[in-house]
Amino acid sequence: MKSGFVAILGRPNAGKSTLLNALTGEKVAIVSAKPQTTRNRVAGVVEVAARKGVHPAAQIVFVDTPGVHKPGSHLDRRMLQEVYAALETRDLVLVLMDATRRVQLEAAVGVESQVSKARPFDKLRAGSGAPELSDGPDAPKRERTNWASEDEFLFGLIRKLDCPVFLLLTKIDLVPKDQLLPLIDTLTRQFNFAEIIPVSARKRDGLDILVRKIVDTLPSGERYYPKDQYTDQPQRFMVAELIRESILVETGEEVPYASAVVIERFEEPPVFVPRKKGAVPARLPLTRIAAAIYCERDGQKAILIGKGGAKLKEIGTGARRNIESLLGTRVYLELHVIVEPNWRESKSFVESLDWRNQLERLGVEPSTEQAAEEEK
Ligand SMILES: Nc1nc2c(ncn2[C@@H]2O[C@H](COP(=O)(O)OP(=O)(O)OP(=O)(O)O)[C@@H](O)[C@H]2O)c(=O)[nH]1
Ligand SMILES: [Mg+2]
Repeated sequence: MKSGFVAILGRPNAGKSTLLNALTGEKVAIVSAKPQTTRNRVAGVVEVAARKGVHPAAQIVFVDTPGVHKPGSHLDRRMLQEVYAALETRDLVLVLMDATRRVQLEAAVGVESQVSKARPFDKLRAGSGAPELSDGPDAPKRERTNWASEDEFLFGLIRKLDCPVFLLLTKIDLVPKDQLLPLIDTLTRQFNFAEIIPVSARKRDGLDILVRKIVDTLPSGERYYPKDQYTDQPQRFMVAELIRESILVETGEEVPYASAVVIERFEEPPVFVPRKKGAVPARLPLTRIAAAIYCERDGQKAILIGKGGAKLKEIGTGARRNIESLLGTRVYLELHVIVEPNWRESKSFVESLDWRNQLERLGVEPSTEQAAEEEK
């Protein structure tokens, strides 16, 4: 059997989390049209059956990461650290590039001339901590900065890696085929990628070939996770993420970027004991969840709550549906909003949001697989 860790890297909005979900067939990571949706690294585990004469059975642990961008706040620096952490444990790296964005960039200026003018980010080393870069604190503004130089920042990260790197051109369902070939040609000259694979996570285009090439590359080894485990995240954290996803959908401007979600209460339903053999409960059991939504200013709190609480209700309704399908129970969800001024700049607050730190505080040991991995 083969097994290994595959880090998924890319700029914000490249389609990393969508790909992770398509590969695992589960909603492992939240997705939105807004950049910087993912804040923590999360694993999605894929079991690949053996194909006679093609490849042996494999377990691939995909690790989704936050989009690489120039850090403005402490939260941004923490997100970049999550990228470095994913790069520390990897057998293979997938670099995702949004094909639609690259086509636009090429049409606008010509990739190569832009890259040659870019700042020398390649001095950065994975594991060397956050780079000294500054940019505006707000994501929308950051998106307008020089695309090519931020791509170069990403190239700087991968240039130091001693493992194979695959380039994945994503969202190809949105790009005419005749525009893809020149793009692949340009990118081939930019970096020595082991493979360049065009994919569409939405249409599942290119995913089979991707999985096959990954299995070819992975070393022989045993499973890192039990066969039926599809993620390393605790359910509580996934619930918090689903609430954050609903905030991303329901609010605009800086509100989603200034929002964080913490689960305060998570009461699982009592175990159903059937009186008669084979009896099922009349209604699905109920999970009671209370969560705090943190934001930075009173104005943001007012937006999150909305007129007469209407917005908070919409956020709750949107999240509840997804939480119910995650947990397989009915869910009673209670949300409230707390202002924590400037929390994105607070090291201790940002650290406290990380579920790995939360587990440590609760005195829960990470799973043995994780512990073994962390010791490596
Ligand atoms: N048409 C199309 N859209 C896609 C595809 N993959 C992702 N998207 C869309 O692209 C947007 C960003 O997707 P995400 O998966 O959240 O991107 P990400 O790279 O994880 O973004 P961050 O977490 O912000 O770094 C979403 O609106 C997705 O629906 C694809 O294959 N085709
Ligand atoms: Mg993401």
